[in-house]
Amino acid sequence: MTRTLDRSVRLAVTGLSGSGKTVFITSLINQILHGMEGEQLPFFEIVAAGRFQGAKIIDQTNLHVPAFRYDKAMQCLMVEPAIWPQATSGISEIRLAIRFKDQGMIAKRFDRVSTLYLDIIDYPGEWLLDLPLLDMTFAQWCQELTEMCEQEPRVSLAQDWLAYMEKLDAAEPASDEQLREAANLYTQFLFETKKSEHGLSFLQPGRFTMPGDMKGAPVLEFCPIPHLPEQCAQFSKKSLFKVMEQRFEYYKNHVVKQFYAEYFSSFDRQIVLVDILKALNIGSGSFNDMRRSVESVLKSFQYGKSGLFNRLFNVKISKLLFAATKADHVTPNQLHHLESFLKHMISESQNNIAFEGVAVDTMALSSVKCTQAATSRFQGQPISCIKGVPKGDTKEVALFPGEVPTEIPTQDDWLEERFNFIEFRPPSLHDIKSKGVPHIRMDRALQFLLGDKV
Ligand SMILES: Nc1nc2c(ncn2[C@@H]2O[C@H](COP(=O)(O)OP(=O)(O)OP(=O)(O)O)[C@@H](O)[C@H]2O)c(=O)[nH]1
Ligand SMILES: [Mg+2]
Repeated sequence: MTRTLDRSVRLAVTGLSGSGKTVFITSLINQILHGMEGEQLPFFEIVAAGRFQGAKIIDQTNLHVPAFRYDKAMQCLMVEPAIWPQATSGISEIRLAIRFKDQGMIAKRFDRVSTLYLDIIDYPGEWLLDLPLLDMTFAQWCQELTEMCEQEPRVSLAQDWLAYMEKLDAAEPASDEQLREAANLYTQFLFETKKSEHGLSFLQPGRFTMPGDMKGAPVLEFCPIPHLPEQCAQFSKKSLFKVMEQRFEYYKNHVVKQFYAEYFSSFDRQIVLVDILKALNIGSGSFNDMRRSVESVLKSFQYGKSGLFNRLFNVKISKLLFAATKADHVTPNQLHHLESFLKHMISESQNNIAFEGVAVDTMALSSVKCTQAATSRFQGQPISCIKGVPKGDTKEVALFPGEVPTEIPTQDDWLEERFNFIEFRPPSLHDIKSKGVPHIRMDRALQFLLGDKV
């Protein structure tokens, strides 16, 4: 047996809060660690072809980045009854070494074995919502946010913050306490819009709801100023406007640019997770906001190889996968609907990104499959159902979760309250022993993201 040159890949996983990043990474690692069993990954070529030689978690190289806690997430899934891992709010990473037999005539003859070092990085998609800020002045941003806050449900939810801002004069100096209170009320407003009944996701600045290690840091103590007067550029240096503007610029330079320079530019592969079903459930407001957020997130991948963005940050992502998560919430015959819907939703961005030379794919998947396909009868006719234990319940039910549209819903579709995809508890996993966790299409995701490297 001889060794060849080892390879490494930095795979970044992102998506808006609750889209399924932690569960996806946990399942991905679990599938790889159980690759030797071979039963669960028919579409991951090294496994299917018998070239997989084993994998293990090894020490990460970036010691200053928090570790992704695979052990903790697995503990949650393995207790009886299983629970979902907790929400996370920042960046984390983990490193795997994957050993495999090399392909090719010469490699086969010498029985060559190589190692792929795989770094997986989990970071909030909300941070990518900050990219457009780099091209904006503070006054422009205030204008955009003022317009956004004139519509429901934002206008009602922003009342406390708006009332407070009304009392402040943008031309006059403001105390530290006033600045802090303004930022505080604005942050509370963002958290309010994010709650499950409203489900909004276009939340700027991204760090306000997903601060990572910046929780409580003064760099987050600013907010937009609604209805800015036109002559604001002439205000004194100590005015509320100028102080907020200075903090906004500081945030752009030290938080947003820093993230792109330090992390984003080191990624080789990227997967963006989208929870379409949740947004469909909540209604048109949530869905449109998610669509806008996803489009905005995708801007980070649309910068031309010769563009300013690329020159500033030297981006090298060569493969990008969009995945609709939680595909186990629908019946198996609806999977292709979910995929078509996702394709439809991002088709324009996908074209632009592919044009930049990035290989792009879309798929519907489930990191942890919580339901089983079943058949039930309705008015004497057999119908496809799924069986599983709904979240917050203890008994298994069989239900027809409804159809996924293949196109963006019209206004009438929303009025019918047609979408009601329910959430499930994770399945009992304590007896899976040496097998990986049950999933839908994780092997296809692995093949697309890593197939050319192994
Ligand atoms: N049925 C099902 N539910 C899932 C799956 N993946 C995630 N979920 C559900 O989605 C919730 C959020 O998943 P996470 O992986 O914590 O999402 P996240 O993107 O890491 O969220 P944040 O850490 O808050 O940013 C879980 O608690 C589950 O309820 C899946 O494959 N199937
Ligand atoms: Mg998480």
